[in-house]
Amino acid sequence: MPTPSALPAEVARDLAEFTIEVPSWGYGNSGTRFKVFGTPGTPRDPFEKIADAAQTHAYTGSAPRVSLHYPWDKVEDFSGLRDYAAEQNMQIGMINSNTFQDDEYKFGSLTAGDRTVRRRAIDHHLECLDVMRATGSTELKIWLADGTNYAGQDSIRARQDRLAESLQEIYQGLDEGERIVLEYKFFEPAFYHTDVPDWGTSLLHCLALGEQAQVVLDTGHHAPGTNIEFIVAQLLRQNRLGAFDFNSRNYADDDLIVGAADPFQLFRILFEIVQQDAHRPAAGVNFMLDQCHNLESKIQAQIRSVLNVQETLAKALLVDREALADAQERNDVLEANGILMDAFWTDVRPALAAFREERGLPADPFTAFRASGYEEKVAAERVGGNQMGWGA
Ligand code: AOS
Ligand code: ZN
Ligand code: ZN
Repeated sequence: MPTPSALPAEVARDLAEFTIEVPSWGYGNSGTRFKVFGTPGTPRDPFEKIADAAQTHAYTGSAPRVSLHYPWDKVEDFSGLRDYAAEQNMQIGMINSNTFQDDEYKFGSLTAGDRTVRRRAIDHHLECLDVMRATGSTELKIWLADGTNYAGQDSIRARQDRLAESLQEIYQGLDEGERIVLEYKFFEPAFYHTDVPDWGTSLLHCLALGEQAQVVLDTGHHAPGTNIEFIVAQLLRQNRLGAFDFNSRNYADDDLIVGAADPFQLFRILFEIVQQDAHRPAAGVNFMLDQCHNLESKIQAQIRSVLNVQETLAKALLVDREALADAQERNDVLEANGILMDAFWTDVRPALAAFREERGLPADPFTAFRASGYEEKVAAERVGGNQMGWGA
C-alpha cells in the first residue's frame, strides 16, 4: 500500500471522533520498588495533574478526559475539580477505587474473610460512586490487589463467593446510565493466586451482576504469549468490553508507553476493535492509558502514547476489509495475511499531519509541545509543596 497523502473521508471521520482517556497518576512521579525519581514541575495536587493532562489534549485534540484515582486525587470539593477541568477543556473520566494501600487490606479487600474489612472496602466503593457523581463521571473502575501468596493460605472458592457478594452490593448502588468496570490481572501484588486473574473470571462476575458491569482489559495483565486480540474479539462479541488500559510491556506489568514494545500487537488489537466498530463512541468502550513514566517526561510520554494509538488505529482502519474477506473466503492464507501486513506497514504519518492541520492542531503535536515552553514554565512555578506520586 503506497503512503497516502490524505486519509479517506470515513477514516478521518472515525479518527476525529475517537478519544483516549488519560490517567491522573501518569502525570505524577512513579518508579519501581527500587526508586522513585522526582522531576522538576511534577504536579503537587490533582489540579496541577489536570492542567498537565489538558496539555495532552490541547496538542493532540484526542484526549479530553482524565481518570482519577481515589483517594490519591482527593480534594475538598470535587465539583470544584470538575469545574476546573471544564475550564481546561477537560472532563473527569473513570473513578478508580483503591483498596491496595491500607494496612487493613493486607489479606484482601472485597474478598477479605474479615467482615469488618470487607465492609470497609465496600463502603469505599460506595464513596467512589459519590465522587463519580460529584465530578460528572459515570464510571467506576475496580482493580483489586486481592489474592494470596501461598497455596492453602485461604480458600480460593470462599474468596470468590465473598467477592461476588461484595460486588453485588456495589452494583446495587449504581444509578441508571452508570457502570462499573472490573479489571483482571494474573499476578502481582499477589504471587500465588489473584482473585480476578483473567477475563473469564471478570466476565463471570459481570454476567452475574448485570448489564451495567463490564470487563476492563489492561494490555499488561496477561501471561507472555497470550493472544490479547482474541480476548478483545470475544468480549466484544458478548458486549462486555467496557474499557481498555493501554500500555506496553516487555516482561510483566511494565506500564510503558503503548505501542512502544510491540506496535504490531497494538495493531492486531485495534484491528479486532475496528472490525466490530467498537472504536466508535456509540460502542461505549472507554480507551484509557494506564501508564507510568519513571524516566521520561510525563506529558511528552502521554502525547507520544496518544499519537501511537491514533497512528495504529489509522492503520487498522486502512485494512482493505473487502479484499481480506475475499481472501479469507478462498482460504488464501498468505494473501489474507499480506493484506493485513500492507496496512500495518503503511506510513500514515504524513496523512495524519495533514488531518491534524485541518483541525487546527499542530501537524506534529509532540514537537510542538516540546517547543511550547510549558515544562520550563511549570518547573519554575511549581516550587514548594510535595510532588505527587503513584501512591500519594
Ligand atoms: C494495576 O496493575 C492496574 O493496572 C490498575 O489499573 C492501575 O495500574 C492502578 O489502579 C493505578 O494505580
Ligand atoms: Zn490497569
Ligand atoms: Zn497494571
